[in-house]
Amino acid sequence: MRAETELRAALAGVLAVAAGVATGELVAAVVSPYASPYQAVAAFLVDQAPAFAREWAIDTFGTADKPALMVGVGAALLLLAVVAGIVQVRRPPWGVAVVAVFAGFGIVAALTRPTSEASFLLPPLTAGIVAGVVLVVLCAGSRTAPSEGGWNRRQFLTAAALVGAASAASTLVARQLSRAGDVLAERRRLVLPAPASPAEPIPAGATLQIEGATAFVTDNADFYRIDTALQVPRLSNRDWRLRVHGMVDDELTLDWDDLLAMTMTERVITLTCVSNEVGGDLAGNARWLGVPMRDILDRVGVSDDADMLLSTSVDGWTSGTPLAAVTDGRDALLVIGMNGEPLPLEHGYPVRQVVPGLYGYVSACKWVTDWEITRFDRAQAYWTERGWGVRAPIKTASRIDRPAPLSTQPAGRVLVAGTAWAQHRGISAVEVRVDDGPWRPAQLAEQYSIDTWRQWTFDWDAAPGQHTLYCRATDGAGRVQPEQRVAPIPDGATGWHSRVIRVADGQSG
Ligand SMILES: Nc1nc2c(c(=O)[nH]1)N[C@H]1C(S)=C(S)[C@@H](COP(=O)(O)O)O[C@H]1N2
Ligand SMILES: [Mo]
Repeated sequence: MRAETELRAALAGVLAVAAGVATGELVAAVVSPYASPYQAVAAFLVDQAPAFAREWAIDTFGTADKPALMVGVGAALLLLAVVAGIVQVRRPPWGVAVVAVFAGFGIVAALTRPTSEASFLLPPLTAGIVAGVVLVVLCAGSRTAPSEGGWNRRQFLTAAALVGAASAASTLVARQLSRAGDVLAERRRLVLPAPASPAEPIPAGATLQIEGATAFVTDNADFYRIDTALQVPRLSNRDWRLRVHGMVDDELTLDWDDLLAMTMTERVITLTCVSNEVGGDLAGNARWLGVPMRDILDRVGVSDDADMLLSTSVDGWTSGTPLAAVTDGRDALLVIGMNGEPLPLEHGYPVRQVVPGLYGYVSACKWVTDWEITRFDRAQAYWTERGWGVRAPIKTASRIDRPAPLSTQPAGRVLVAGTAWAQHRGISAVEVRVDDGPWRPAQLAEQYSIDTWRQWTFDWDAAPGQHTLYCRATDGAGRVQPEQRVAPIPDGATGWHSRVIRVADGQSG
């Protein structure tokens, strides 16, 4: 085959797949905000990925793991497109077969999403048909030998430009259609009710203002975000329902007005992700407004045999929470407000859960719409199906926040500061060790509650040279944080955080 034919074939493949994807997104935008075949394929891959692949992705890309996945899917599609074009010109109709296989994969992905409806078949199906037709036409026009009846260069480029422009236009229209701006506007207009039981005010002594230290309350914009949602669900409070069923006396379905009619409680609670590494920042502290989850359980009458609350989000994610943790008197909340605002969309708008003392994946279901009262020996949740621990109380953790790693400090007094947490047990001590020296007590900020983290400081009389600082905390039950390093999977990391600091020669600071 001539070089120009190859080039045309590759371009024909790319344009055909682009036209298919663009059509799929356009049809999806009409069908449902969750019907995008592109998103479905990416989400399918996330759900099927083994635990080590998830670990690797979080390690390698951090919080950019979602964009990285989307780019990866795009790159795979591009490669497929080039292959389909070349195969179609060399051995028609095998290029179309390649496209059909991928459209089939898109259909499987779209139909197996937890939120799927039969109509979700349409976007990948039309995508496949459009890609196939465009591929046949452009590849026929790619033949450059005069005897083969192909197009001349100008004809080919004109056709290519037309297909490209149509794809770009339909992508733009799809984006416009699916931008459900109303939910954002609804959230902006929303006025939260006042709590009948407000949070204790935060005393000055609990919130140290030290440069480089972690703030006691985390701003919404800085709050860590962890979830499997490639598209943040856009659920209007008008459409929100919580269906409570399973091992109960009376099923119950709450809507937004029902929820607002209940007694609102406000509490400051620190949330932590099980994937947090030693010294990591997948933890945040906020003032949450919501309804005690127990009040809802009281209304349905829970069977004595039940021990698990299986919560499902609007996008099909699930968490399994021990019922005991919801009913033992701790402030487990069905939350609508975060730091005085309605929940940000990415933190679960309109309604999520927050349960003090449990890692997020077993308790903090965002966009929650369904509660099944069940038993741990009958049901499993999203991450426990994938090898993570079933019951996951938060392990005691402490972290050095300042000075910055590998920074150079003047010799003399250096203020070290950090954060420690052991939610629902509280922190009773933090100690700091310099190199192989003795453990010495850090000064603790005032305890706000056993459900929140606690700041600490340590006055270090720093001698010149390079030093390693270590910290460890003791929880409210008197248990010292263990030294042994354990990876986050299956139920949370352990080990002491350390940080290397350089101290310059010269006079004290
Ligand atoms: N619907 C849904 N809720 C979810 C998750 C999720 O993937 N989907 N992830 C959980 C995990 S693992 C954590 S640590 C917390 C994080 O909450 P945040 O993103 O508001 O910090 O949400 C939990 N709730
Ligand atoms: Mo998490």
